[in-house]
Parts: sequence; structure tokens; C-alpha cells
Amino acid sequence: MGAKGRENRAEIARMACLTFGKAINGAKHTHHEVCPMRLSRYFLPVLKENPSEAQIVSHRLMLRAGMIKQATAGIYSWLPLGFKVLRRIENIVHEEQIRAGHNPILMPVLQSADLWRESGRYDDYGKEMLRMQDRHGRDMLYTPTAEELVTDIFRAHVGSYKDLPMTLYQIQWKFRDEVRPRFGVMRGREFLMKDGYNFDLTKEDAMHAYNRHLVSYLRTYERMGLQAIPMRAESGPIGGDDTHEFLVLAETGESGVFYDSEITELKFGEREIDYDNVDQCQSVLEEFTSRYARTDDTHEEKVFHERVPEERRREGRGIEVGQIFYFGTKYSEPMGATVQGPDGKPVPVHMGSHGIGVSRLVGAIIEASHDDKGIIWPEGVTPFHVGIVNLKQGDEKADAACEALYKAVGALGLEPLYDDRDERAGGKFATMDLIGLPWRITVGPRGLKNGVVELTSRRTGESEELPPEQAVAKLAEIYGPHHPHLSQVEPMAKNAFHTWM
Ligand code: 5CA
Repeated sequence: MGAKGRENRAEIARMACLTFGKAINGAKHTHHEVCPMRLSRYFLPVLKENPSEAQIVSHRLMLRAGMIKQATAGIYSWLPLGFKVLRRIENIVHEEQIRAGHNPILMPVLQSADLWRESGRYDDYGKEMLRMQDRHGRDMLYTPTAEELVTDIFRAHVGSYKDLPMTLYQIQWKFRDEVRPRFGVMRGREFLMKDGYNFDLTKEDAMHAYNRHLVSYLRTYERMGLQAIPMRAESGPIGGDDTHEFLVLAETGESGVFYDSEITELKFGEREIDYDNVDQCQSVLEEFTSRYARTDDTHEEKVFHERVPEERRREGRGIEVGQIFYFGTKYSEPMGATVQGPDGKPVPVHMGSHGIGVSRLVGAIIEASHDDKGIIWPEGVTPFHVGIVNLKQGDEKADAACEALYKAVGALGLEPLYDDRDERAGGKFATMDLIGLPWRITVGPRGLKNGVVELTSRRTGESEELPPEQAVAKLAEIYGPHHPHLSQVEPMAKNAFHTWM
């Protein structure tokens, strides 16, 4: 990349910090993010019975935990708990896109058919595209993806190779009129997608953008507590030859998958990556895609047998949570998206597009992380960081201790959900288990007599009795890696709790 490109990237990073820096520095300052909540005031319409329409566990649990409500087939309203998780996932996606140097934008959901006629896709797309007319009889559509619109933005404003590389992305609702919407948000008709589009001078540069996206996706999914395996796939209506899908292994997945078991041992982890470094990105791609891993669309039994020893051959199912494409000049050529090259001649830009199924991820995470009592949120996406259960609401000491904990957790920049209802302990525990907060602090008069509360892990079920300030300190430690600002917070003063002990 030229010096101009590097400057651009630095500028993007600077701007992004202004826009999203608050999110990057931790949840503390974004208005969606910090809302500690009392259950008595929270709209959490949990269901006691299993809803009969739900065929898979994530759909069942999302309905039971009051996260979504179906509006009509394949279209959902997001209720407070579901909306909160959706926002968490969006934030991680934004942070990782910005880290990779990409520009956030927002394009409309309703688009003019004329643009789609330029690429030829208005006729090709078929019945999946929802079409309508405005009052003047002009053909409109609800965006199923946005290659045409973003190319139109690019051609209007970018004229020189010196402005490249460039990647624009958005997180926006899409509509695809699926024949069989099912499994709740997993296969919706309306769904939230992150869609990103790279513009590059040469195929080589565009392949770097492809690799950069692959690397950023590995980081993105790991932060959500998921292992998503890149697999060679088919491109479908987006077009192009190079494409990988990211699959989360799950029995209820809609894609058949065939892979070398060694691939499940790979982790991106904490490694530092320079997204402008072509070789670094290329080598991560090679590391994660050199072993056999394909979906049923591209699977070849013969190659599978040749390349993978029998004991490592695995066959299963997976949920597609993202896909990256390189399609060269498929849109830039017919739509006249050219830049002036170094020799002064116009050249069509090389493009790719890159999607993440943001709303589908909510379901995918639940498929990958639950037990028979309910959801188990990974720390990176949990709607609330800790549940506080008051075993004896109305008891002066228990109430005071819960209030102090509620404040102390909030002061850390974490969000507690305080069950302050006058309910039996069993019912409170069942609700907490169902909605899946990874940590719970239980407060009761008996423990308080000994100066302790109980900290319980939802995942292991293990409990530990400890003084409240230590429970808070432990939460700061647990969530530190997810919210870097937490470590800067002063440890809780011990005497903050003395009033009631
Ligand atoms: N233009 C490209 C990339 S931006 C594109 O549309 N790719 S896609 O078709 O593969 O979609 C991207 C991701 O959206 C998919 O990997 C999947 O996770 C999610 N997705 C696709 N269809 C649905 C659907 N009906 N319901 C929920 N999520 C979906």
C-alpha cells in the first residue's frame, strides 16, 4: 500500500475513535451500554412453557427468555433482553471492523430498482427480492444486500487510485423472502447483517482485503465466545470464484460440513496483527484454510479421503455466521466504477463483499452455549454482566447489601441485573438460569451474618462464598479482558459495605 493509503488508514482510525472510541474503550460510556437494571422494572416476559412453534433450542430459549416476539413469518421484534445482546454483537463487529481500518456508513433499506438494472441483478435475483412501487409507480426494493448501492457511492466520489484501498461497511437490516423462514432469527426474512465492500486497484490488493477480512472475522467470532471455521463455499447470487463461509459447528446447523479435526484446535487468540501487512494476513489465511474444510456445496469425497487421514475425518453440521467474497470487476465494470490508474488510464476497481449474520449470531451463540436450564452467555456478549439475587426482599440488611453491590458493580462500568422482586428463591434462580447471565451473586441474611455473599458461575455451577467487596473485585478481574477500562478503576473500598455488616 502507498503512503497515501497508510495515511488514509490512520485517519480512518482517528475518526473511528471519535465515533466509536467510547465503545472501544469499554462499555462504560455508550448510552445503549450502561444500563444497570432492577428486575421489578424490566420488561422481561419469560415463558414458563416451551413454545410449540420452536423446533430448535435457540429459538425455544429466545422465546422463553423473552428476547424476541414474532411479528409475522420470519420477522421479529427485539425485546429488551434480545435487543441488548444484539447491540453487544454489533459493538464487537464495529470495533473489529474499525480495527481493520474499515469505514462505517449507513445505507437505506429501500432502494431504487434502476441501480439494480445496471448490474443486471434486478432480473436475476428472483423471488427472494421483495419488490414494491412508490406512489409515482417507480420500482423499488428492500435491500437483500448492497453491492449496487455502495458501488454507486464509490463511483460518485472516488476517481483516483491514490484514494485506494478503501473498504466501506454498514450494519443494516436486510430482507430476503425466504421460502421457508424457520428457526427464529436463524433463518429470518428480515435480518441484521454487517455487509462490507472493498475497492482496490488490482486483484492482488483485493486479495489482501479478502485476507484482512478473514483475519478480522476470526477475531470477531472469538470475542463472542465462538469458534467459527472458514470453509470453502459456493458464491450464489453474489458471484465470484473466491469465497469462504464461516461455520459454527452445531447439530442444528443448516449446512453439511466435512473437515479435518485438526482445524478445531486452531485459535487466533491474543496475537497482534498489523492489518496493513500483506504477508501477515496471508499467513493467517493459510494457517486457517490449508486443512480440508468444506460445506456440502463444494465437498469432494475423493479429495477428502486423499488429504485427510481417516482418524481425523469429521462430518457434521454447521451454522453459517459469515461469508467473504472476491468477485473482481463484476459490479464495477457494468456500473462504470473506475479510477484513474498510475498511468492516467481509467481502470475498473476490483471488489469483494463480506457479510456477518449479526441477528443470526444471537441464535448461533445460544446453539453453541446452553444447557437444559437455559442459555449460558459468553462473557463477551452477555446482556448483563452479573445477576444479583436477593433471597429475602424486604429484609433491611439484605436489601442494603444488594443496593451496595448494585452500585459497586455499576461503578466498575459493568451492568448488574438486580432481582429485587418479592419472589421465592427457586423462581429467582430459575429466571437467572434461563436468561443465562454468566455470573450470579446471591445475597441472604444467613450469609450476611458471616459477612459473605455467594458468587456462582452459570457455566460450571460452582459457588464461592466471599465478602462482597471481593466478589466485586473478582467480577472486575473476570471482565477485565473484555472491558480494558475496568482495570483503571480503583478497587472497591472495603468500608463501602460496612454500613450493613
Ligand atoms: N453481500 C454479501 C456479503 S456482504 C452477502 O450478502 N453475503 S451472504 O449472503 O452470505 O450473507 C451474509 C450473512 O448473512 C450470512 O453468512 C448469514 O450469516 C447471514 N444471513 C443470510 N441469510 C440470512 C437469513 N435469512 N437470516 C439470518 N441471517 C442470514
